[in-house]
Amino acid sequence: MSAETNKRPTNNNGYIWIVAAFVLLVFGGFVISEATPLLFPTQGSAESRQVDDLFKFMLVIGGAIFLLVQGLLVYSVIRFRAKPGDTSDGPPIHGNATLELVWTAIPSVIVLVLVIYSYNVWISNTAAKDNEQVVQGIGRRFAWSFTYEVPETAIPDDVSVSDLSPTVQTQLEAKNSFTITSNELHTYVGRPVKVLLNTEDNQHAFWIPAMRIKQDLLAGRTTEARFTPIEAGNYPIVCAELCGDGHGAMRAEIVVHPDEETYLAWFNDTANTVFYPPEDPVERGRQILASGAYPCSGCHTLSDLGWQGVTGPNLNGVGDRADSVRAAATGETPEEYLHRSIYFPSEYLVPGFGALMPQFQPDDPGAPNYMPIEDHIAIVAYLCTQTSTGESVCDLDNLNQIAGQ
Ligand code: HEC
Ligand SMILES: [Cu+2]
Repeated sequence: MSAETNKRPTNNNGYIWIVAAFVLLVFGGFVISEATPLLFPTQGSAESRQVDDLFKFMLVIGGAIFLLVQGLLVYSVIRFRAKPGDTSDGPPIHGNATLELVWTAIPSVIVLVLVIYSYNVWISNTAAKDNEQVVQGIGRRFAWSFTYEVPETAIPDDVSVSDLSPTVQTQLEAKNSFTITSNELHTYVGRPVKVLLNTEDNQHAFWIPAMRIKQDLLAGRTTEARFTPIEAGNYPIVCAELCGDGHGAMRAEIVVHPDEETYLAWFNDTANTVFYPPEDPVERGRQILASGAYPCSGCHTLSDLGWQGVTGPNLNGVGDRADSVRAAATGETPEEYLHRSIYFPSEYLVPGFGALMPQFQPDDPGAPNYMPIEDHIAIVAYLCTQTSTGESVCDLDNLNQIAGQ
């Protein structure tokens, strides 16, 4: 080492340099923490502000440490580069107790501050709020559905309970209310929401980036997610837990209505589909599938309903195929084939696909794969019309007979 490199700055100068470097690093941390959130989705909930503030706080610290480490690295590469022809070893340096104490103590303090800060955010964001809207969220491979309770008192005077579907009647008997289902989560600005989450198969995770919430769904347990929307709009809901083949298709939307009135307009429209179901089974089947009451959308593509799943065969034109290649392969009529491919899916596997479709059944209302016969017939009647002409290929009387009604 030359004499020059051994010359150290005087103590006074040293402090100034350290303070200057510290200020510069923290400033750099601030720049990083202010710039990064520009990439974030909308702050859709009251909670998202707290979460973002916590994240920005961590970015200031992380950004400053990043700049310190990278700065020292670049500095050292230039400053301590070996001179040409210098093949000697560097000076042997052993541990420095002061340095090690400092770089243990500072991170300990930082982590402690972060623990206290994030614990407070977590406690405040997960606390029960007054006047919560309670929604059941169900995750199934590979679709979300959301159910809302409708009290018996909401049934209009001109509707008699005995005309409602058997499933609704059973629910009314059991709990004086029934549920309506949607493949979207509907809420409105200012009303706190509590989503009770259940999975009907394996683990999923309910993630709404705009609300800054993410919560696992655990088999056999109900978990909760809470938030209060503050910004009207439609935002994505994503499954954040690799749950199988169609995981990437397991998406839905949250619709935040601007006020209670527009929310209730949606709610009443949806309840009316139960009070005044369409006479035509085809129309009824379309409505049932569009509601998201069954998880078909996560596995099948069907343009008429906007489905984009790829785990199972494309259902565009399935009526034509049921009437041609499938009829030839199974010896069944199209209505019989479509009926059996839902109640007994593994009996005949479409070439190129495995036995991944859940077996829907009409017998046990408590089971996740329950599909009552009246829903089933309507769904099959609808699939029978997925043809190039839009005409049904099925004999509906025969369908009623096969399905046992
Ligand atoms: C977890 C994924 C999954 C879900 C959910 C699912 N299916 Fe399937 N489906 C499949 C697979 C895979 C096949 C092909 C293998 C077979 O024939 O069983 C299939 C086959 C079918 C077929 C036969 C298609 C043809 O070309 O012959 C029909 C019809 C069908 N499904 C309807 C439905 C309906 C209606 C629902 C919702 C009530 C549904 N599926 C839910 C995966 C799924
Ligand atoms: Cu999932």
